[in-house]
Amino acid sequence: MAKFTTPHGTVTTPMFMPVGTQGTVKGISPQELLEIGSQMILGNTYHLMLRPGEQLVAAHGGLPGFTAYPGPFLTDSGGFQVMSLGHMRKISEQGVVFKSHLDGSLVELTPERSIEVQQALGADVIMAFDECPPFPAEREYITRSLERTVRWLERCMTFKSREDQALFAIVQGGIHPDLRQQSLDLTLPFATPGFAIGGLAVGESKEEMYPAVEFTTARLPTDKPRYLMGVGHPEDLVAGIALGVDMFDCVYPTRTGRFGYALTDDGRLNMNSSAPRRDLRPIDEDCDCYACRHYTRAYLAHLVRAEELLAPRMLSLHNLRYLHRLVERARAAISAQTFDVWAREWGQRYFRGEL
Ligand code: PRF
Ligand code: ZN
Repeated sequence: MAKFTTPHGTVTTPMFMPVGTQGTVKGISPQELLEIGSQMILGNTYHLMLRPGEQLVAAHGGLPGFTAYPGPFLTDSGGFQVMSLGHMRKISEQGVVFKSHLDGSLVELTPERSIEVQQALGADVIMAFDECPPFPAEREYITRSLERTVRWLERCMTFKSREDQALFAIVQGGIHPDLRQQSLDLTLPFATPGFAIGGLAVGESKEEMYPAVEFTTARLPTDKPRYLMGVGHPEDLVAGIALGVDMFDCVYPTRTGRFGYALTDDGRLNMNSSAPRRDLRPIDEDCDCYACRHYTRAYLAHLVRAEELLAPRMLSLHNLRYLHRLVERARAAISAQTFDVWAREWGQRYFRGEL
């Protein structure tokens, strides 16, 4: 367990960051985020530069003023979102040219432009502009790409002018230990205030992902935050924390909530199924979220079936609180030096059954 301080407050790790791609965590108000123990919110360069444009966010004094969430933000650099959402036109040493998913216009994103946008958005932590190869990819391609990512990191650091933002480097290299090592060897000398592990959770199995995480965390400095990007199933948080990861983000809790699923220690409860329909218990007896304090499973299942707006809101709220509580429990176990036992018992119960 550790802490790091940003201009908008101190955060305790390991932590899970809710995803607020468009300047909002879907369906959840800033007040609710604070209530459930969110510490830092993730925003996206790609989405916000296209709409509403970073200048409008800057006119509000950055993301805290724009969104009314007063705490720390982290913004991703855009390259990964271009790959998954935009229609890639050209990737070159200069950067990427893509077709906007909104209006089809051609947009260029370079390391300099990514930092320019992230400086206007004003997050406390900003990410280097990297390339995340698809999975699977040729070793040769991953090698060229990780080398280019390091040159882009250097350009990001040269361009960056704000002193109040921490720029994290991103280690790539796919699932190959030798390529991870190469990325580490080239990236570590930059001594950024934090390091992210990119290029994982892109379609490889967990048996392939966990060793790549372990290889990387084992070689990153222990006195700086280590951020596993885009990862956040409950079992990945427990496994990742065991391997030394400090920060996670994922759309999973909100997305699966919108689809009608609730996370619990006994697995994922499907609120569309018949089981919860007459169940007068809360989703989770131990959860202190608004939904668990006020509603039965039966009521929430009714809202889901009636397609009421409160359903995705309450399930997203609960699922975020579940992940925040999960990392809180992990932190407590780390402090008590009982993490291994706690993690094993949590896993045995979680995997005993999809509810
Ligand atoms: N790079 C960036 N953002 C990301 C990733 C990455 O590799 C991933 C991979 N899971 C998620 N988000 N910049
Ligand atoms: Zn709850």
